[in-house]
Amino acid sequence: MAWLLPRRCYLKVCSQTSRGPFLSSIVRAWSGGPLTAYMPEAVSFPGSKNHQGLYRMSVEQVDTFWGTLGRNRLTWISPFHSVQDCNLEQGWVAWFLGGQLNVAVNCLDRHVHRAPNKVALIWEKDEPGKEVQITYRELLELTCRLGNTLKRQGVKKGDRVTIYMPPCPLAVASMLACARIGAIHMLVFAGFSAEALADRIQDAQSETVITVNQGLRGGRVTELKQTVDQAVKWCPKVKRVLVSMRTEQKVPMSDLDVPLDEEIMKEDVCCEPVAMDSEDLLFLLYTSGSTGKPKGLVHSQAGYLLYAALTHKYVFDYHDGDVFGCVADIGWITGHSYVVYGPLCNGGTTVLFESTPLYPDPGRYWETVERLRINQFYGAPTAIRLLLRYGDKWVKKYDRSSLKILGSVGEPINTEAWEWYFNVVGEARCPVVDTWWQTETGGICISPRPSDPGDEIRPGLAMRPFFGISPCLLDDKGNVLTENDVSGALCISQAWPGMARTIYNDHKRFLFMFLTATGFFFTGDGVYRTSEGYYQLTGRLDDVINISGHRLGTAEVEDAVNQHAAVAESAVIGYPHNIKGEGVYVFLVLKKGIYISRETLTADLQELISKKIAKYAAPEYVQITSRLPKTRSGKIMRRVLKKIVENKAHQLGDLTTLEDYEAVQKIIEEHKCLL
Ligand code: 6R9
Repeated sequence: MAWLLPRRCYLKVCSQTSRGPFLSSIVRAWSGGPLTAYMPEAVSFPGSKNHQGLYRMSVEQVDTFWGTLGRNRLTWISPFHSVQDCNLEQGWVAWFLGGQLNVAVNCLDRHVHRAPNKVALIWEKDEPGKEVQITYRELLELTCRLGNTLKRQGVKKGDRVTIYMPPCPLAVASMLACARIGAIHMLVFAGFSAEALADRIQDAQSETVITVNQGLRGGRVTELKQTVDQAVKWCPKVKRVLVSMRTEQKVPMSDLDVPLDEEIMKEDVCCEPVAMDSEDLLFLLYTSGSTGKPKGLVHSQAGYLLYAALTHKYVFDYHDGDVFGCVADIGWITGHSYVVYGPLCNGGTTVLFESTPLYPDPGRYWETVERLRINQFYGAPTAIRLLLRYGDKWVKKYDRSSLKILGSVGEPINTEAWEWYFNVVGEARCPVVDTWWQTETGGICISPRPSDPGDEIRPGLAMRPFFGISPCLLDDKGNVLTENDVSGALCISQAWPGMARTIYNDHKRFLFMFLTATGFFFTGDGVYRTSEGYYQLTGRLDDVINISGHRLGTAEVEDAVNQHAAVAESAVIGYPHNIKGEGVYVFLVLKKGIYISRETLTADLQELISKKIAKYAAPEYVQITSRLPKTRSGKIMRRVLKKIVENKAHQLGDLTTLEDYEAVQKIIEEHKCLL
């Protein structure tokens, strides 16, 4: 079965060479083909003889590199006259100036001309085995009908359209219909409350909402239309709510409501695409809210699309015919860039996953991989850690031979999860790409690139900057750290095509939050650059603990804690300490079926962490709980835990993104008993 073997992949085990909390001993490398097979444009880059050369070109000869890719990879209505005009110091970023294009044409029409019957979307519905395939021709027709419906309803170029829907073909068509007619879409994750939805609708001054009667997730029905009804009561500017029927259940319809499925059937299957300037707005997306008040980040047309497509192609080594399975919800940036825009711009086949990792059982992901023959699987560490608790049998039950690459996103992936993902899920033959990026960055910025022949991957390291990304590290005084084997604040020193352009209606806040005085893009994340120049994310800077003057990333401590055999998941917080400034407080969830006393576990962890990191990092407090508080996108809300350990449980702040309030209540009670 030679064809089942991964192409160009071998595994070499060598001894640990570098310090750093997550390093382990696996080193992987690929032997690739000629550079022009990898990137045909390399023919016109005479200076770049190898992959390092290509990368250097992308950051040093910006106009040549990005200009060539912009011309070759996108279809233009009128060509651009300048590749870029960027000045980060002044917060001014513009790419492909003078050019006009339409994003929907790039994601649909040009593929329809080539291969109309190629499958664009596989809608993996909540109920397993009920998937629906949508071809490029069908998706174009649906998008055009929707575009015409929106126009008939009065939506114009530049209007903001709220999309409050679970992953489904109509949601993708809604995004593309907006792009086609020049409207700006704003997805709101369909798990958000009415208040959170209303806040976003108000902030974006959106007059149109698209939704479904009900959502279905993990076998449970959610009353999405009811939530919209509640939200629009607080939003007097909303003029229309377009409602599609995801289930058979009829819902009350008011004067504002438009039965979407009926309306689209009345419309024509052709809808003239609007010529959009490269820098016109494509979408707004409010960030996940693990910190502060949600902000509407703005992404524009050409630069974003090109960057999403290139990262999709090169980070995941995507080839024509592959089935790309990103299980993120389309309401998050990962869904935008790697369920919709990247794969569709590349003419690929992309999976829309409506369900959860545990429905109907913990084998769901891998059963889906087997049934859909998924080649690249892209998910979040939180789900991997969850599934790990249920053991290997749920994975091994299914054929995963189609898998070529496994991706991870959203938070640092701890060594235990990485190794389980690599060894058990990927049978030690699929590279794991730990991809670091943010809503603000539009696409992946730091990641191993499996199709780079010289590349190697180390567990827990995001490794290398992608084309166009110049990472730089700053110390607490804002000085640039040029050496290796150093930790600092991760910044990016020059503009790249995929970056957010501003915060909607608040450019000042954008400048304040993201741009340093010296004109660097400030990511808010901490990073360690190894002695070999690889990048390892160490967690949000707001999560950094300072113990007796020693800086310690909570992610580093969590990684060590998670290596304890009894621990399934943990969150580490700094708490005020009279002498040391801050001490370490560990919240953790035990693996299923394991019992261990808190005293024994505390002693074990103190020993383990002293050994893995340093004595000063050993935790004073260990609190065993049954669930950690998480945002709906699966990020642990350390901010909430921090308030609890600071005894400020009455000031938990904005909890609109919190998934499970009961978990917080329980932790507060347990914390009181512990003191
Ligand atoms: C894509 C996405 C962004 C924040 C980011 C960082 C964390 C994302 C990560 C990671 C370590 C990774 N993050 N990927 N941390 N390793 N591979 O998640 O966007 O929701 O905006 O979150 O998530 O802290 O700053 P977003």
